[in-house]
Amino acid sequence: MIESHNLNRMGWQPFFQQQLSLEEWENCRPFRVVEQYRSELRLESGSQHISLPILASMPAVVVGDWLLLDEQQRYVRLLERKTTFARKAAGSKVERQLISSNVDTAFILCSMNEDFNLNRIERFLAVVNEAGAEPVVLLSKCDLAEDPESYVNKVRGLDSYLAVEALNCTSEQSLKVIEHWIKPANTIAVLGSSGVGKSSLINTLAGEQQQSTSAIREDDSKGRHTTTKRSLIKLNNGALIIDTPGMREIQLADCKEGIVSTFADIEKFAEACRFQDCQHHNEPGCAVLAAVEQGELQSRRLDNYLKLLREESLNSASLAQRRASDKALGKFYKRTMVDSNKLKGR
Ligand SMILES: Nc1nc2c(ncn2[C@@H]2O[C@H](COP(=O)(O)OP(=O)(O)OP(=O)(O)O)[C@@H](O)[C@H]2O)c(=O)[nH]1
Ligand SMILES: [Mg+2]
Ligand SMILES: [Zn+2]
Repeated sequence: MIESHNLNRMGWQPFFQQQLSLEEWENCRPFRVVEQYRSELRLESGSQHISLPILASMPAVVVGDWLLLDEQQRYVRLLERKTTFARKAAGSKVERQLISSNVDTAFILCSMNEDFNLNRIERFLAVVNEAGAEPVVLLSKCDLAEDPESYVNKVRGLDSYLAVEALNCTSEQSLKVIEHWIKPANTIAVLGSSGVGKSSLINTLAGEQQQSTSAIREDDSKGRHTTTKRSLIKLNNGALIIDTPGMREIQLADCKEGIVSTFADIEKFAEACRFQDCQHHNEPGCAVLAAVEQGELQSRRLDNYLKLLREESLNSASLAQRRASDKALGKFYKRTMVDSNKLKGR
């Protein structure tokens, strides 16, 4: 029998509870993936920590997932995810890569130095909106900036409803502005480039050095990729927080809805374009270009929107092609097997 108060410490919610049959509730136990390595997963149930070897028969699993294990601690199944963060794998690999799952709130961290970049913030917003998690933009290193408010205003300019806070990740006092999100059973993912202060923020929240951190390079303000694996950390008040390695390049794929909701203002202007399939390049009667002309929309934002849409459709198409050819290959193997068995049988 499962002790649910322990599960609550791991971020267990009714969404997961309702996926278990009565029999599973009696005979199985849910575990949350807290760390992942090449060949094994670290799992926690609230009272138990275990390692589980990754088997070829298991689906792709990521930090944040809930797995059901039987009494012998054998893998039974992966519970349906509430939210999934994914991207196209970096470089030339044609692969969808999971970043984390079952995240309620995403802290998009960006520091107030050379790293500050509205295009990158919009890119992360697209991923978070696609997943259906709540985005919060955190502008770190406010203690080093001359005019922190100017950075905050730039991000507010993207969307007046967006939550934006300035903070110093190394000061407990400064983290009061994010208290609202640090609540029991809330799972938070921290996303951002290397060196912006993701691990520092987690250490300050945890009140101890849970995660290693290291100074950024002075010449270009870039981080050193100190964090190399994802891990889920329990905070004292019952909130859960996922540290991730710095991601400078997050390639969008299967993310159209996320882009559309991130750029809802442009989508709204586009409703008034003369042509329904207007690409907002130089078509007559384009209401989006008119908005840029009238100063109601930044041309930077429009350019980024068009760029992300192009990138997304290109990446999604190559992923779809890859899936189709994998499927065809699978069928080919199956047919070959059947044929050779027939031959053997003769
Ligand atoms: N002054 C100041 N320094 C900060 C702040 N946040 C982080 N730092 C410093 O910036 C450096 C990098 O911080 P980390 O927490 O390691 O950055 P990270 O985002 O985890 O980086 P990766 O693990 O490489 O992705 C460390 O030296 C921190 O002490 C901040 O708000 N103010
Ligand atoms: Mg780190
Ligand atoms: Zn248009």
